[in-house]
Amino acid sequence: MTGWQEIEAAFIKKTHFNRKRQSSFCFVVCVFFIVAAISLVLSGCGQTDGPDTDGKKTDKVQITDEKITVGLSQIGSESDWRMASTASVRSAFSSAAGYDLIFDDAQQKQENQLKAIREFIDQGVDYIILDPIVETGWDSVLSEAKEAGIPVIVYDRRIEVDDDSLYTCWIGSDFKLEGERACVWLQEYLESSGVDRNINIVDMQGTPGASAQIGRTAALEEAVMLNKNWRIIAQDTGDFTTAKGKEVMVDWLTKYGSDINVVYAENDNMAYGAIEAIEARGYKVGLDIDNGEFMVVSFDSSHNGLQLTLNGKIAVNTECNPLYGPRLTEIIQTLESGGSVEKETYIEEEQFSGISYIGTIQVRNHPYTVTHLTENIISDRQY
Ligand code: GZL
Repeated sequence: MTGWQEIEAAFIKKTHFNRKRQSSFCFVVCVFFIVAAISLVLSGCGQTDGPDTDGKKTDKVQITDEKITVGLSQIGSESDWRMASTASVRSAFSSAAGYDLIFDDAQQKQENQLKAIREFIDQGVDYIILDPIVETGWDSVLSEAKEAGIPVIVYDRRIEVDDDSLYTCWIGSDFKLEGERACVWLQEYLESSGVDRNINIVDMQGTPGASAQIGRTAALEEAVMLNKNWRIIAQDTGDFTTAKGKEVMVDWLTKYGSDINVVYAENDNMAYGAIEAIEARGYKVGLDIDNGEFMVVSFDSSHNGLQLTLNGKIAVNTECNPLYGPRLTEIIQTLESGGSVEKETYIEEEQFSGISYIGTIQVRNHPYTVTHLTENIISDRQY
């Protein structure tokens, strides 16, 4: 009796296998080994290094079964907020936590995000995570991801697509609410300080078409309609960067000088640039509008932004939470275990000021706390 026959006899004996079915047993086993041999040859063990669509070789990630492979398209590295966001996702999607993270920095160009997503599809990742630089232009590439059966999770900024089945879910901020909280705080401050004069505002906008820019700008424009003595005398984009923010502020100072009362900076990095330009001209930033100080309103509540808020150079700072890493892994773990996730999730955010006498504001008939900043609060924060 050959080795194989001994195994078969033992199997039949052990399982009290009905002899009539012996022949089908052999047939099934033979088919199994033939199929296994064929698939082993074809699969090449998951390593593919063929040319991609445009013929150039791209080094493929070894798609290994034991880890979850995630392709993440990050907008760029334009701001402190963005760096904190990147640090959060990189630390959450670590190899030790069971992930193969393919991270792409699009350097603030949508075409680079589109290219990265197509490469993720080509590499057969398990999930695609996207922070979209602008809201539009995603239908086609996300249709390709859907076609490939790869779930897409959108975070931070939003996308506008005709078919919302193109993405599994979105988690991010309510940017218009952030702007409303900033404007209501300004209203409360001006009223409580007895400032009763025309307020000239310059709106330093984020990247045009980004959800954060759309929401924060809309809130300001709405507030100006509600406050008859407020007017926006200039709007331009600083693209969420310090350099561009400074450039735009220099231009406005040349045109309007001390007629400017409030700089509505749609993120901290542009506020840094604006403050640099204002102080370089010999003006002062602060809260005393009646005595010619430039009041700066900002967003993000990054570490440096809060330092400037604590020392009164930024009047109020409305937080935009960048710590998405743990929230995104939680979503993936839920999906991996067959669970379902909310289509939309808003993250909690705070607001900070260096003054203590505006502790709560009412926005959309809801009370929001304005935290009076201290050094300890800043040092205790994660970013
Ligand atoms: C907002 C985020 C914005 C930040 C900027 O969620 O997308 O982009 O406010 C960042 O600092 O550049």
